[in-house]
Amino acid sequence: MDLAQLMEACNQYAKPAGFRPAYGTAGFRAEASLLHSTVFRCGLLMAARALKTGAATGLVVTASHNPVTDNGVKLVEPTGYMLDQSWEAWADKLADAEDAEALCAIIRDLYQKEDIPYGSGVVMLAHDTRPSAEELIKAAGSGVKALGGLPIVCGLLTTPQLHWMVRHCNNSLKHTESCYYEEIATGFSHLVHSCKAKRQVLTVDCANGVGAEKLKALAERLSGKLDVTLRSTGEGGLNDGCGADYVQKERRFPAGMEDCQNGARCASLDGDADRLVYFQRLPGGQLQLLDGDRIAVLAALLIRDILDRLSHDAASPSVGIVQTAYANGASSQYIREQLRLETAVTATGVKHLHAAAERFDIGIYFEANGHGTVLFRPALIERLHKLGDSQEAAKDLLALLGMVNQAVGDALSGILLVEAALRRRQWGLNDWAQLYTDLPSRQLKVKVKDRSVVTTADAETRAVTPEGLQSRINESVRGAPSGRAFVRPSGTEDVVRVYAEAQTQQAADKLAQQVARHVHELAAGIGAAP
Ligand code: 16G
Ligand code: MG
Repeated sequence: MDLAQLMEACNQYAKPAGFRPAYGTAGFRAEASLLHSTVFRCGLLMAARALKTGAATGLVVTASHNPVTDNGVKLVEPTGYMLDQSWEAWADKLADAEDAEALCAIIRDLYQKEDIPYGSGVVMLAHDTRPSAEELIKAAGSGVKALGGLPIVCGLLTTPQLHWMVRHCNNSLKHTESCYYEEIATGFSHLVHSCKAKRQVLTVDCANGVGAEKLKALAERLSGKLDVTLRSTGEGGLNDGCGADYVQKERRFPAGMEDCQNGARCASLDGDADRLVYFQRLPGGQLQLLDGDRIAVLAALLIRDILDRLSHDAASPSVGIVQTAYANGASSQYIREQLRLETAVTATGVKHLHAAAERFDIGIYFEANGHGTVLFRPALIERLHKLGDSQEAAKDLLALLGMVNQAVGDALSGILLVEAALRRRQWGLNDWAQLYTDLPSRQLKVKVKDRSVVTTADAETRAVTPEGLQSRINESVRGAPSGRAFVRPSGTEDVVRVYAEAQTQQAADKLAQQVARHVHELAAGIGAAP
């Protein structure tokens, strides 16, 4: 490491005065013009992480479902997972360092405490469609180079594509974009090759983001095996009145799909294509959402159908579903009582769900917002390879393994998962929707002076501070039939989030409003200003 050079590079990317970036649920996000220093420093961090682990790391410049004027960074481990939580504190320290001198001191400390070997770390870089990407990718590359590392510019990709590439690269597997399509498409083709179900056209709202171009490429690769019509492919604003987050939170038809036919099969991606929700218009005109909870249930049914045909040489593989407190209570009840599967509940954020899913042979994790995937334990994969020659069911599971992104939730591979599961059961959206009825729910945001005054425990289901908040929530919940509510500080926005569900929409709305009032009364005025 050449300290003089490092200092000079750090000076080129000064942190804007008063800007206090913090690693949130999934990385840094802010108004794009503020982020040059943050992204540069993430380049430094990931070059160091590559040296520490002796493998390539990744960095995606994206702000996911945020407005186009924002941007951000997501950081990728050599495994393809998100940055190890033990390094989030380093990310925070580097991003928040006041000037080049402080930054260099933190780098020295990092090298010493983490025992980083000297050398050249490889960092794979990608970005979404935001206009600010070009400059920010340059900043990331400069950060990697300032530590003597090697940036590999992978260009425009979905976030899950870069996670997949980093994982494959470190496993010495082919890892180009076209190999990605090849692998997930091959798995899908295998799973549907003998399906008799009539194919249905899927209309996909691409949020005017990177998913449009990439889903088109995937559909071309599947030459006629997947019929998709793409909407919001770039003609409108990114995530503006469209996209998975909009559809899931607002329960409204996205731009360009207001006139979709009753019963037509529709789906929405978010801006970086790591979230997926399905929806349809009911005969009464309302939108019926088929969210991440339902995708998890459908994946479990697909897996159960296959496992039922697998003759075991040993104990049957353990299958479990991981959710967060946002999972609709009706879905959790269905999983426990009908599917009789083990469930786990974790805090919000893929890193938490992912870790819990690794405890099963086949771990299905999905957030209600549509982010999730299915993980296979390495020992099971080995067993399946041995059984694969003689058993069709083992071949099916291996096809599923190839089709579903093992690194992180992926909307493109999620579409293939849903379509394969529906086709194999000869199901339409109604069959899927009729598995259970969601309890009505409501989400609200409360603006407070300092959202960190709200702290939680038990996978965010219980508020620990401010004092008295949880007992007030309990009281309100007691007054609502089948009521449940919780609050948590957002990790991506400067707000406290409120979730409530109950037997009727009116009761859920009332409960959410009462809880929001409790937050306002107990938390709004305390703590430090942001
Ligand atoms: C990020 C997370 C997502 C989580 C959301 C919560 C990843 C890759 N993404 O988008 O999982 O649901 O944040 O946002 O972890 P919030 O903290 O603002 O509610
Ligand atoms: Mg996203």
